[in-house]
Amino acid sequence: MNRSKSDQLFAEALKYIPGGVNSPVRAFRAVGGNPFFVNKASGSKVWDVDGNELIDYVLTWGPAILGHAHPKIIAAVKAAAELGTSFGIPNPHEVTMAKLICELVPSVKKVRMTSSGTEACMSAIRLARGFTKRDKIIKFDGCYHGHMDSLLVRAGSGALTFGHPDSAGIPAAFTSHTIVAPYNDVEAVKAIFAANKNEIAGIIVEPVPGNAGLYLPKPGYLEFLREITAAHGALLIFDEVMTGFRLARGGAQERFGIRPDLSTFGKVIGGGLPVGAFGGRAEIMDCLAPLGPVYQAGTLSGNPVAMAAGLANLEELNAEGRMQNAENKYVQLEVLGAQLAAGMRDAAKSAGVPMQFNQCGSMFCGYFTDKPVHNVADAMHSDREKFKKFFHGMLDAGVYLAPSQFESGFLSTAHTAADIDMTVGVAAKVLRTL
Ligand code: HOZ
Repeated sequence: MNRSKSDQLFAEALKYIPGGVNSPVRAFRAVGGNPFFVNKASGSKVWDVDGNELIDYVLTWGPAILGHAHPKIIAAVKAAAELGTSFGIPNPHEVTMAKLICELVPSVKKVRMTSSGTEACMSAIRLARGFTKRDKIIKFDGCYHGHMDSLLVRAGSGALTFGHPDSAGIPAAFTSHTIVAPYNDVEAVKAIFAANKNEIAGIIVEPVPGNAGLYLPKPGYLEFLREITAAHGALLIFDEVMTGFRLARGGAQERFGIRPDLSTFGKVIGGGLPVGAFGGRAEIMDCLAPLGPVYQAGTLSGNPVAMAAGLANLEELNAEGRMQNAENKYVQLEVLGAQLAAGMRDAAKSAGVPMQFNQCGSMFCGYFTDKPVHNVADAMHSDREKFKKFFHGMLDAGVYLAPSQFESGFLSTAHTAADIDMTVGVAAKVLRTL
């Protein structure tokens, strides 16, 4: 595959941008080679600057749940932009968005918009501390809640990929109130609560962790987190930046039937524009300024263009209402996810390659190990040399997966059964070469 124009751009980018990328996860350092540069995306495909067409399973890291450049989102963005790109004064779209989020996610009674998932998580943590008047936060090994100081501890995503799960530049004092537990381990969380009586402000968790690949909660685990936080007067915070409005219309909390106290969102609610949000119980949210003492702000929060894009995304996703028919977008995503998982498991089995293909709705990850993956320690057993070869084999055949073992893949409603068949067919060939 000719990538000469991408290579030229990357050489130029390296001169002016650290590592040549504006977010480390875009670099190919974990898999080798150079990232490619894209100038067009539509539906399930992206086209690089050399004209190569790729089926995209990164989907701008999750937001493009309807596929790239969905006509309704593009029309909404154009219409909103023509009226002004930012006001710094309340606009009607913010109210529509807040109301829609509260309707779709019943645990959310009030919501505040931010410009990114990082900001949403940072604000939710501050709010949890302000509300409970406690400092300590439990997070899970391999979970990633954006690049805020206090949670960049044993973090997943790029931090794990590049071997710096604890970032330099963060004073120890900033993370001294962060306690890390292994995910899916009940006893570890019980022990932390026992050792820190009346000190834990809350637990923040990706209900389906998608930043060390993808693994699912064991049956009863999320229920346990709900019970133990309630029993100790601590808050349960679901980071649904990746899973929100994706794993079900009400996110992972709907899928697993749990009501967290606070939730954070991003990705899908922005339709590809920079958006985040956090929301939850009204009495907690009312601690925010200007009503309460917890300060949180943002010039571009609730930006009209971003709100219009996000609303178009959510409205189109929910256009069929709650009917569970074939037109329902969430049903389509489940069917595609199951097709991909079945195909990939068969392909790995036929090739004699040990693989755990974890999948939940439209999120997935294949690990090169014969042991089940329930947490980051299990994920570390994946043979990353095999992953590198698999990644490049797929890319050379026109299939783009995230350039890291420690990221989730995503499906959109624009992916077709034919896309999945092609992907599985390519994977079957590549797996035989590993
Ligand atoms: N949260 C994204 C998936 N792990 C990464 C996005 C980024 O860091 O650029």
